Amino acid sequence: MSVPRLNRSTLAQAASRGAITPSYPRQGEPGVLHLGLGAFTRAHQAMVFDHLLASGDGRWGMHGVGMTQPRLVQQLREQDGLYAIRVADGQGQRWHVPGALWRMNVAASEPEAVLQAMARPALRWITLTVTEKGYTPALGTLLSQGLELRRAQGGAGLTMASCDNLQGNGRKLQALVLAACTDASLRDWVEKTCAFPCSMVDRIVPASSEAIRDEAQAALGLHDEAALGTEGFWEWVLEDRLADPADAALLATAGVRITAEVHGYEEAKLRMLNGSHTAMALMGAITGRRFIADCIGSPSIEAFVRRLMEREVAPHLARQDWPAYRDALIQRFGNPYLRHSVHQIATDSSLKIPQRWPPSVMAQLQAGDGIDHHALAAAAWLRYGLGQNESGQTYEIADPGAERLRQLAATQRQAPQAALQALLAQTDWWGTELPRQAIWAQRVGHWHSLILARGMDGAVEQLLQAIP
Ligand code: CS2
Repeated sequence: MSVPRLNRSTLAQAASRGAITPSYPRQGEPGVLHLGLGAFTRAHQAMVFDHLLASGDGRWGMHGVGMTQPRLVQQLREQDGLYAIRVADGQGQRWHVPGALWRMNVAASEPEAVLQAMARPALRWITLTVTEKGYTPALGTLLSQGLELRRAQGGAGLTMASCDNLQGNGRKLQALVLAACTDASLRDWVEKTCAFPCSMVDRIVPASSEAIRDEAQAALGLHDEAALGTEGFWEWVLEDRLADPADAALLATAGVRITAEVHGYEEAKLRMLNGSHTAMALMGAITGRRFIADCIGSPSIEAFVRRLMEREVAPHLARQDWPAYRDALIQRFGNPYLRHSVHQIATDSSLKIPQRWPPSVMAQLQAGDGIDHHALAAAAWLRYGLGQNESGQTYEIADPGAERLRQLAATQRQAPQAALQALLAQTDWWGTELPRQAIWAQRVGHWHSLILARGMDGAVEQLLQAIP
């Protein structure tokens, strides 16, 4: 017997099996346009907007835009924008079907639909998760053209909130949009009427997988092509810089923290969570561990991550509550329900590392303190570039810098010094200061030779012993 598909007409069944489902009307003009429709926003912003819609405020329906790939948009259209999320951790598990996604398009093939959406009077917000590599002039052009249309039709200004893992993401987006404005009067209008808050978003949301789709089917009796799993924890810290200032209090009722000072939260998250994630992802890829929970489940990797955070990252953070943050992160990494693939996190490392590691290394060097944990992680990246784990299985390096990394990595056994020197000279990866620090090159070289001689786990053990 074929299993019915999750959509508007089968939603009641999900509710009858205990899922939390929307009871508000899912129609009307969306108030939010989201660029970068993927797993993350569906388990994060969409849940916040779902909460606001459930409170009776109909202005938070989402128009989700996939940037290039049509597949997810197609699947979600077939499901009337509905999908199931399992929220699971040590506190228990529950299923949600959020109802905030009302309309969908693909920017690459339907740019006109995106421009028209930007001009609609009901639109109040644009949120973005286009990833580190999405901040291109083409994005600036798309947004400035949409804003031009909006202005020509007499529309009001928008709040445009970047939710990507970039330090100062709001400022970056603003600069990109302003640079793409072709005339001074549009620039003026954008500056006067639109707001570009910085924001820090956090929730671990692995890509949809067959395993979670099967679990959704078992729990709800419905087939869902777009099912997701996530953790209970979530955080959205948003700068108090909104086109409609009244939104601040509203978002706060849904659990969003509105503050004048986002920088400290961004910094802590990028360096503690994302920095550890990238280190573990590379270690996992090299050793053949599939998931982050398998990595943190190794006592020596757990000790390594704990020490990376407390010794080399935390001393430079504005966020004072970092010990609690560190402990919570270790717990979250160990969440057995998440099955967060190391290769998913290793994707685009060449664009992620610059935000995640060098700021801590530079701060440690300025303070005259140790940098060995980050040096070992940097050495792991070169080893990762071989594209083959320690059991000889190959893996794909999905990264715009893959070719460069692979070339640098290829000679690391025959000529490790030269390979390392070339790796560490890439200023777009490390910044301009770090490549000039002889001690950095020396420590990365030290751990690299141990990784090659004793294996990844052996090198980590050695670090724990050598630096008590
Ligand atoms: C991860 C993030 O894939 C990655 O690079 O580090 O997606 C991470 O899971 C989120 O930022 C958590 O909020």
